[in-house]
Amino acid sequence: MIKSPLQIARESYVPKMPKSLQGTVKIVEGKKTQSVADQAEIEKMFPNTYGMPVITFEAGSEKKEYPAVNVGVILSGGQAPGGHNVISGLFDGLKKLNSKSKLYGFLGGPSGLVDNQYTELTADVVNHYRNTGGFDIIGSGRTKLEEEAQYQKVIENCKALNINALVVIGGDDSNTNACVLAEYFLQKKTGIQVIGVPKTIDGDLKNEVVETSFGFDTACKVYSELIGNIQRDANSAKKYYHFIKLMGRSASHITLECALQTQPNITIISEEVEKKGMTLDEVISSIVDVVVKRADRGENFGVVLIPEGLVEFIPAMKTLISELNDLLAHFDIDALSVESKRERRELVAEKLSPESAEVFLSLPNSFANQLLLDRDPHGNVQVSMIETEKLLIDMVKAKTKKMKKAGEFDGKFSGQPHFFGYEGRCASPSNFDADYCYTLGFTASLLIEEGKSGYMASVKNLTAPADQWIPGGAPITMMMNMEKRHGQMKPVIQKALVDLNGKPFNKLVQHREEWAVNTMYVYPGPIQYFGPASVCDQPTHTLRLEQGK
Ligand code: FBP
Repeated sequence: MIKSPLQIARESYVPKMPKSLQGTVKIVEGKKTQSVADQAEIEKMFPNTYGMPVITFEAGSEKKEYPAVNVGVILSGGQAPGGHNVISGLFDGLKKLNSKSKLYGFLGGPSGLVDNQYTELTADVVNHYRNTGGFDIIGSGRTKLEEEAQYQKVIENCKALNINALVVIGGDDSNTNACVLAEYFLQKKTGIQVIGVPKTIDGDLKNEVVETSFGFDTACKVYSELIGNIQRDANSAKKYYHFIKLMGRSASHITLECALQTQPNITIISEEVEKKGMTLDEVISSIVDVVVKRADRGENFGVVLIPEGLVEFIPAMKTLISELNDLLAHFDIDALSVESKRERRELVAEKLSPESAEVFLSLPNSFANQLLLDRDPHGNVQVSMIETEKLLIDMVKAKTKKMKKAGEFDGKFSGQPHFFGYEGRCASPSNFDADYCYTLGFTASLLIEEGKSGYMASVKNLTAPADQWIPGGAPITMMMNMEKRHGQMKPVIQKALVDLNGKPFNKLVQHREEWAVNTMYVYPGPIQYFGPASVCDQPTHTLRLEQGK
């Protein structure tokens, strides 16, 4: 494989680690925990993993002997920068604690565990991937493990390799799965532990014990570079409105962070749209207001940031999507014998409530059909396939055209759609993500050696220099609540949406009117890997604001 000069230089980067992990480590257990909501139900469903204490690892003085262990690891769900460093940190941690320990990588995500597709991760393999983006070391997938037959297969395959513990590197759904597996393994007394690692560019796996998920930092920096480039183009050509949809599935954290980094003219935050109960028309009017104000100043260009999950937060659309989710869970729309997509839409509308049917039929045909696309294995709409940016451009165009005819608008409107998501998911991890991921992996090795199961590796104090970070573990059950999935109530990790009372959102609110009319773009440029810490090692604005920095 031919490597770029940057790849070669990054191979020798040594991730920074907390001081407490650099020598002998001692485990400190905190108080008993409880789930964020629905305590009685969650406790009943997780009798073995409920209520466990939060753990921190501190510098110790007594050298401990750790047994050799065999560990399996999977990467689960969407790619996020830094996954390879979690594996490097896990590998180095296991080997440091006992050089005879072995690490196996199951291929293609959770399905590899069931189908027994694996490879041993030796030093040669791991070294090849240190500090690189991507999940290609073992691949990833979205298969959901939910059937007892699958669990039995996993046990059989782990027993064949003498595996003592599994590490699941994933988002909220994958870590929910990890907890279900941990509970099952304990009930069946298999002796196999399960440890989760918080991954997702979406930034929605965070809570009092997990400050941020890995990958969010790098992905936002990549998107912000691209947004900055587009802003500079918009400000040079002065002829287009760029509508940029940003990944993030439900939560708008990526959009908010990119807005704080780049200061665009309009930033839509789904959580605010929902709280205000805005209709699609009201969202359009809010964009048109800015277009008109800018036109009055002779500026017929701009940049609009749109969170990927927006349509699910417009109340009427949310109800419609929820009805469609329930319908599609039991009903095969592909089996409908219809001549055209329009006819199929009408047949589907008959199965919805009158209100949702009206909304569904009022949408442009192509857009309505995107809402019928297959759900992911966790029952979620695949929002990355819904072209909200194009829908908004079309609607703003129609409205400004009408206003022009009525003499209410004297400017021009020409929209360019963009969607940034895959551009950032496999980027070379920023120093922050490289360090954070390595520490998470190393911490997972300690949780395993300390015999823990049903825990997520956690690293706190992340706005301080890495040597002051606080590694530890948190019981996954403490992050859970009950939610409707595939039409049924299920225990799941509670997603962290944008907090409308939080400091990052407040900062946007304080500045957005100014950013809307005045052109105050910031151009962050590409991620820097070598140079002063003030340029290379800064965490996200979100994390800094949340921690009062
Ligand atoms: P995870 O939650 O699994 O980390 O995935 C995040 C994400 O990148 C979302 O932002 C996006 O909606 C989704 O994955 C797209 O995934 P896919 O390409 O599998 O449809």
